[in-house]
Amino acid sequence: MAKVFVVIPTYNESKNLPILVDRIFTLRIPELECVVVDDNSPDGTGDVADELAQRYPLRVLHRNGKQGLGTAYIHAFKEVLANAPLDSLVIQMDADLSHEALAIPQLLSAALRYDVVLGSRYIEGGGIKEWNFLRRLISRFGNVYARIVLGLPYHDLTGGFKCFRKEALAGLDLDSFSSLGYNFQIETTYRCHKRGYRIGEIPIVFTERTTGSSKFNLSIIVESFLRVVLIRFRR
Ligand SMILES: Nc1nc2c(ncn2[C@@H]2O[C@H](COP(=O)(O)OP(=O)(O)O)[C@@H](O)[C@H]2O)c(=O)[nH]1
Ligand SMILES: [Mg+2]
Repeated sequence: MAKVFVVIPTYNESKNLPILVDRIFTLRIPELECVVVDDNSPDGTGDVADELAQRYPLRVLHRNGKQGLGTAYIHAFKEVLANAPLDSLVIQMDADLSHEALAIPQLLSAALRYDVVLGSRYIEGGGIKEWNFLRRLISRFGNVYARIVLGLPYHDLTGGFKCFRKEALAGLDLDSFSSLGYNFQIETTYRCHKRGYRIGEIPIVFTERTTGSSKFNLSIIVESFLRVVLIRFRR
């Protein structure tokens, strides 16, 4: 059995995290460990995570303050890579219950055929619940734009529910990432594609959070569009 790590970045998710962790361990996937990376959330998510670590195979990485989603992933991925067995699988998912724990077994079975599996909202069977027209439009357009600029054949490049074989993750050169925010998702897929890893997509239904608040805003959107071009011309 391959070991499975589920990396969960958190910022003010004290209500959502225990529900998510409970759902994940209810799946009874053998050899699964959660790795929570918390940026000293003012709502005490870090303490909540420490309590969960008493009851479940769960590791908590505490950082001093909010340093952005991309660096949170990099920090956690490095920790996991440092001592994970060669055949490990690393999943990333949001803490806000937007990503369904129930899709984890599907990601894992697709990982038998692929090196990287993307949870995709924009293929048959996938979708989004509770997003207004504008947010849908921005996401749809962002994905088409990134696909064209980067010449990638995948349908969901900005999603944060993915699974990597350890080998694919280890080849990413995590220290050289230019994307610290949302574009991190696009850049990891782009790099894996460039390195020739097999990338597959499985449909997921994304549900907007009901508790806590999203960090999505206009400056993130503008930055994301510009950075896609930087990713393209960097290498
Ligand atoms: N550690 C850490 N987690 C973050 C940060 N920003 C967002 N997150 C987490 O990343 C996930 C996605 O963020 P969210 O605000 O829901 O983005 P959205 O789903 O695109 O609206 C959630 O689990 C957040 O708690 C950050 O700066 N540091
Ligand atoms: Mg969210």
